[in-house]
Amino acid sequence: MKTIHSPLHALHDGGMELHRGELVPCFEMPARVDHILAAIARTGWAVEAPREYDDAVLARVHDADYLAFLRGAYAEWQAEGRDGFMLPGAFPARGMRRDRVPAGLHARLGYYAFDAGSPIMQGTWQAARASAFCALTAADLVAAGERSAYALCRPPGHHAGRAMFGGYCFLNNAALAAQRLRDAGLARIAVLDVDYHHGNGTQDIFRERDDVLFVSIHGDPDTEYPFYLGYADERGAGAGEGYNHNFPLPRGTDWARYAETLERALGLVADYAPQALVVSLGVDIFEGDPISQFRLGVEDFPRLGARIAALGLPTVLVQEGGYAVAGIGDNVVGVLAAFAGP
Ligand code: SP5
Ligand code: ZN
Repeated sequence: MKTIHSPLHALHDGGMELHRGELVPCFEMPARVDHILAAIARTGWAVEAPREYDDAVLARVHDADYLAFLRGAYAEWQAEGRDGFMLPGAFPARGMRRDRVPAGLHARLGYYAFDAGSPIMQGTWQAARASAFCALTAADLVAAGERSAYALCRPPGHHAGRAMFGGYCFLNNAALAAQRLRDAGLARIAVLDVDYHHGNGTQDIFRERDDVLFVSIHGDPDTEYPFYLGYADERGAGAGEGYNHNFPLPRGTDWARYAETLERALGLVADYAPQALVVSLGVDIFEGDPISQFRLGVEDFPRLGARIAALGLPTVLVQEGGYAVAGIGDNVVGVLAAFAGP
């Protein structure tokens, strides 16, 4: 299987996140990609650069005003004489206005953000675009007949909504891949999100649609980030009612418990009979992950890959989270191996 990778991810570096009341270096760091690439190099699988796409392709999933904000925010910051990274400190919570975009830069930063853990820096827009291009290229390969392709996306994407960033995510790579497959003429696409954190952005984007099924297994949002979405009673709305399925699981979930839920999730995907599958592949379900609480071992990732591959669907695998940097490569390759063939 091909890996799609861009070195431009490294331009998004040096940011800090607010973590338990302190600014700490982001858990989401460039070294993650180095470790994944090293593990892929040991397999001998091909690694290719992404194609280029117009911003109009990004606008299939994201609002134009949001894209304009992301594109220009750092230049505005610099024009104010600042450097380093940008983090919001105020958000439009209940009782405040969300119907107008404020003029000031810091006001807009909080308007479009949902956490103080996703810094924007000099190279963020370029890195996020390159990351999206990886997902779009992988989708194009699968639409053209490849059995599977792996988009080594960084920054990740599944927390980014139509007009919202957070959770280290700016552009929703998995949603862009799913939309790209739809635009290539495939009638039904399923997104299976196995990242530890609920893919709130992907759910938001496809909530009212029946042409993209969203199924997610994740830490229970009652205690796990992103807290405010990802509960089992969120089933989609309007035409999308019944096409959204959340499986929140408790802290400490191990493979035995996970595998039962995975079978139910895979059953929903199979019943939908999609023309292609997009996997939001977060390996922060690993027992060694520093910010997550499931207990999958390194030996469980090949099992996870084998179960998903057994669906027999054309599959785009999109990298999401995974912060146990030293183990991330083996865990990712463990999943991919099932798709790579003998
Ligand atoms: C793509 C992705 O995996 N994004 C995750 C973003 C999580 N950011 C906030 C995490 C807050 C977790 N608090 C953990 C307590 C540490 N034991
Ligand atoms: Zn995650």
